[in-house]
Amino acid sequence: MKTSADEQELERRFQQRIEDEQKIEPKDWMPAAYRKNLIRQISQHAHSEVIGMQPEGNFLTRAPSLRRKAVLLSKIQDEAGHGLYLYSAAETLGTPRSELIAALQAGEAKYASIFNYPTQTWGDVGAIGWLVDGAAIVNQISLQRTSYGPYARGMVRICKEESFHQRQGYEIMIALAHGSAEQREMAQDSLNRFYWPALMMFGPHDRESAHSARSMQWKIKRETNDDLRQKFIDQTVPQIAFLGLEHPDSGIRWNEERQHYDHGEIDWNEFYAVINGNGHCNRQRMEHHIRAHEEGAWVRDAIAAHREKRGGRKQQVA
Ligand code: BYC
Repeated sequence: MKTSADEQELERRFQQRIEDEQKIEPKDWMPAAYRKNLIRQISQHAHSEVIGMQPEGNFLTRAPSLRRKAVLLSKIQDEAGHGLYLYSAAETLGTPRSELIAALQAGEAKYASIFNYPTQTWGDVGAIGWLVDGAAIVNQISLQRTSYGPYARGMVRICKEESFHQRQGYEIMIALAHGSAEQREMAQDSLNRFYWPALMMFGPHDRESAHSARSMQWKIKRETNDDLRQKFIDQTVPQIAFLGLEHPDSGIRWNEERQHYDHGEIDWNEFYAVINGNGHCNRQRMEHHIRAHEEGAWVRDAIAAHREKRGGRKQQVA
């Protein structure tokens, strides 16, 4: 039996490995709270990828050309793939995917707030690729250096695909911004509606962030919510200018001293309302997920039966 002195020594060595930039691998010893925090973050990340297919999926039947439809379809399929890599990374920590999905469907696990906003026009599909995938990349580039090996390696591949997603969104915005007056108006409207929710993707301010301090100490997170948000704000200003659109934040100003843009305040009441289940689409997103999961039960049963027939272990397939 391990004494508390043994535990302390294990924790000390664990933190030293983190300081030395060594990756933690599935079979390595890790503090229970590190494991729990990682399962929380990675599974919520996976849920975001999967739920994130719904807003764009809404426009698959209404894409303006065959080319746009094929591109959007493959982008959405990539998101499903990202969800699968991430569920696999979370499973290496000992929690089966079925449990993670049950927590999502019971409302115990979150997913990114942005996916509770409706897609109303084709411009929204452009804004999602440009701003939502753009914000996701800023965060995920940093996560490529996260301390948990399977998560870090998953991020490398995901980032490559996300950068294609970001470009497809920006290309839609360029076409709309250089199109008719009506199309320009559509692009501006989508930018106005998605800009602020995209800033919320980085999470609350650092001083309000419940998990940041420990996650930074364990190098699960490599940069804080506010630092990543600032990077995104800075990179988006010239992109908006290139499109010839108006910036949705009237408070945006270059600060020579900080060498960053100052910006207006985010509506945190809206953020907390959305993450607590009261966004426009929370109910619809979850109902759709549950329905699709139930309709897919026969596939999981078939896989389990096939495995059993081939002499494998009888196990539930998530
Ligand atoms: N939405 O202590 P904090 C994509 C929660 S998908 C909802 O700062 P943390 C794409 C947070 O979970 C890419 N909830 O937390 C897919 C916590 O609640 P719990 C998605 C949020 O974890 C399809 C509480 O607020 N990317 O690219 O240290 C189509 C306190 O926050 C949000 C990821 O998931 C939010 N925005 O930091 C297109 C990246 N923000 O768990 C595109 C991985 C905060 O205590 N995740 N909360 O109940 C992370 O990097 C971190 O988890 C966060 C939050 C920066 C998001």
